[in-house]
Amino acid sequence: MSAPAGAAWPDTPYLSAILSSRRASSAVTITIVSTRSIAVTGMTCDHCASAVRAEISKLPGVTDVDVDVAAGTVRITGDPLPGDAPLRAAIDEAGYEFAG
Ligand SMILES: [Cu+2]
Repeated sequence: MSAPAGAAWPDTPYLSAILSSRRASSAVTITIVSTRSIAVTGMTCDHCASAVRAEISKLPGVTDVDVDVAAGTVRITGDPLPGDAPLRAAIDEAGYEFAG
């Protein structure tokens, strides 16, 4: 639905019924899955990638971890996404360094 900015909706019972039924159903649960990319230094091979992936995967909410060893980046998908502190701890546990 689109209307020019500032235009008033026609005041009809029919439209009011539609609008109020939309409002009534607005309690639908919407899951927002977010992704963030971080830099990790010290990774040189698939072994490193596996170690980092394993540790980050343990964090609450994390659903996917994608490690790019060559680029030194890790893309994390989660709901909610872990913050810097738990990520730093997980990466440190794996033996590498969280670099932002
Ligand atoms: Cu390695």
